[in-house]
Amino acid sequence: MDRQQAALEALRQQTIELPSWAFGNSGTRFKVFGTPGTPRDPFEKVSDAAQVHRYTGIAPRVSLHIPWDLVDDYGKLAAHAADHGLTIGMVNANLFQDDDYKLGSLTHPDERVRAKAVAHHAECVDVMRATGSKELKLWLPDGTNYPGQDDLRERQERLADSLQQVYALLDEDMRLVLEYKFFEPAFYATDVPDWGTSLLHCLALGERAKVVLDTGHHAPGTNIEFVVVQLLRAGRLGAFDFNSRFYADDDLMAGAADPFQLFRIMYEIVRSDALAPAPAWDPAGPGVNFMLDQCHNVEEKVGGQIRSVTNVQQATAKALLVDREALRAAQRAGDVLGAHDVLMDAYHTDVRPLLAQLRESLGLTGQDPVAAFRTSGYAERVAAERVGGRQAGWGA
Ligand code: RM4
Ligand code: MN
Repeated sequence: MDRQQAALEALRQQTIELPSWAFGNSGTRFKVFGTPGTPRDPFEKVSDAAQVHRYTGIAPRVSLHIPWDLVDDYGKLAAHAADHGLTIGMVNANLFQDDDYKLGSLTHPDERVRAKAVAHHAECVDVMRATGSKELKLWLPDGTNYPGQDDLRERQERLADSLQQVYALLDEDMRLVLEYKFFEPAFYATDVPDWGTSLLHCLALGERAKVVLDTGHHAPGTNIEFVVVQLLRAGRLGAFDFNSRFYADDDLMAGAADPFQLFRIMYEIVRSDALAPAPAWDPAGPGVNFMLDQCHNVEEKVGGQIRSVTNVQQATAKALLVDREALRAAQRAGDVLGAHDVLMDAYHTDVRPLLAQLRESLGLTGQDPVAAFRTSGYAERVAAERVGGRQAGWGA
């Protein structure tokens, strides 16, 4: 099989998970702009997510955020997803919007608050059981703003203890994924600031605990593909939260800020044979969930998700086209420039024709999924239909 053919085969297997919150309104602390047609409940968010899958063919799962996606009947929500050709992916716990969490959640100095945060995860596990989700995702806002505010070491001990309680809530076929972020909302010391801290806690928990790498959660200049390599070596890269950053945790469309970085990340994934599709996951195995974690504050939301999916797909296609034999030969020969050129040659390839071929083989219409969605009339239809009620958004 030639490289193009092999790339097509691999691309056919690739899946990308969508965040329900990308379809609701979001913004900065200055302003949240409303948009006609924005979903008013989790059912409408799932319907919008289905549009992304419809035009890309590779986005069959949607993540929930609890309690943003609170519904009376989760079986009904999962059935609604299935009717639209989707399944429910990760369930995200929310530890950052309750007054009790002012000084932390799983690390809080008061045992009562820690117990409350653990109990919230029990609620999330119930949602997982009702929806068929197999992954519980934790991101902690916990940290301190001032030296001396709390005991750094004790906070780690409390965290380890709380995480153990959360891990114990999971069924055997479920896994826990722990995200890190170097600052914000805490500014002095974040309790899970980096991949090393997340990895240490995951190793202490057990085989079904993995690290989440959000591409926006690093200091400027961080070599993210190196982090990817280390986590893959340890068998602990659980998931990506793809997005773009220019300054901090900007949550912009994946591949918009730095498509070359995305390519370098996807090259390490491909090089480690880690592109395996989600349904084959063994909770303790090395499977990676490729997920988007984004907000569309000013651009259209469904289109923004579609573009992000195709950007990840393009980076993957380029990574798959790297002539790995030539690269290895040049590396072994110490040919620095030659090796670099092999990598760059793949990066500079126009993969749009290859992806058009892929879409055609998947039975999708239209060369450009964003253009196909735009001409479908869906946005206009939901803008006319979704009147009344309250537009979904952060905290909704
Ligand atoms: C965090 C992190 C999480 C997301 C929350 C809302 O910065 O990226 O993945 O769930 O924001
Ligand atoms: Mn994230």
